[in-house]
Amino acid sequence: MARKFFVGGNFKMNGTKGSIKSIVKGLNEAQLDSNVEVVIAPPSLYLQLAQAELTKAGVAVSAQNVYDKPNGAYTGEISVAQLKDSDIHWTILGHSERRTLLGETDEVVASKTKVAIDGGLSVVWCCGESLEEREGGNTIAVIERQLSALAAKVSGADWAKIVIAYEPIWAIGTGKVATVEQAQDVHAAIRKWLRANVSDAVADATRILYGGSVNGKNCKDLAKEQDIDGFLVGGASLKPEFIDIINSNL
Ligand code: G2H
Repeated sequence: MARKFFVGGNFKMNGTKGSIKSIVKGLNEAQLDSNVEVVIAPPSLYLQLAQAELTKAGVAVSAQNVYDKPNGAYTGEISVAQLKDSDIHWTILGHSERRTLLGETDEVVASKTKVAIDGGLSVVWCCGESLEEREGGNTIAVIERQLSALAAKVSGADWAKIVIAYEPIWAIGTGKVATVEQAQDVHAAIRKWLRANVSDAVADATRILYGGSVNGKNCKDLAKEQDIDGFLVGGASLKPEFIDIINSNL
């Protein structure tokens, strides 16, 4: 079965009430490829605003993170139950900015992913290597280590709730996009790993997104690759070119 193209907009810690309303208005009014599933991930403070403003079919709102404990004494965190209560059904997890700046280990990310799925959320699960790891020839080993930690926590039907985002850290917000070949090679390796370690069905069905300086210009060539099933977009998701990225295949 063909994998539905998926485009996520990760606003990171950007935006105001006004700018988020305007991005959502742009999406509501745009002609979007109906074969694409879209999620936008504003900062948690603006999740409900985005949700209230959004009228476009095929577009959903996602959190950028969630905690892996039930409601309780966890200052500053948001629970899966609270996202569900707010009608938010997606979260990004394991973004490299959280792994590197906030110390989230492979195991913490995997635990959050499991708790999110058990609570009914779908997850954009991120992985990726640093420049040092790539230059040391360790790209695939790093991705496989991250995948193994995930596979130790999730199983069976959980995989249907996971979209994988491959984001080489050296390409994030740097303007240095991975070449089409570099991205396709890693995506193919991820699919091969899923085939060998999970199942043919999961390898065939799981969407693998590319993230890292995707823009309105480079998206079309990347989208043509057989193992690139969409994008996780940062900076460009705040701009009108996000529409062009959603429509990469038109
Ligand atoms: C990678 C990406 C979105 P950007 O972090 O997750 O951001 O497109 O700005 O590189």
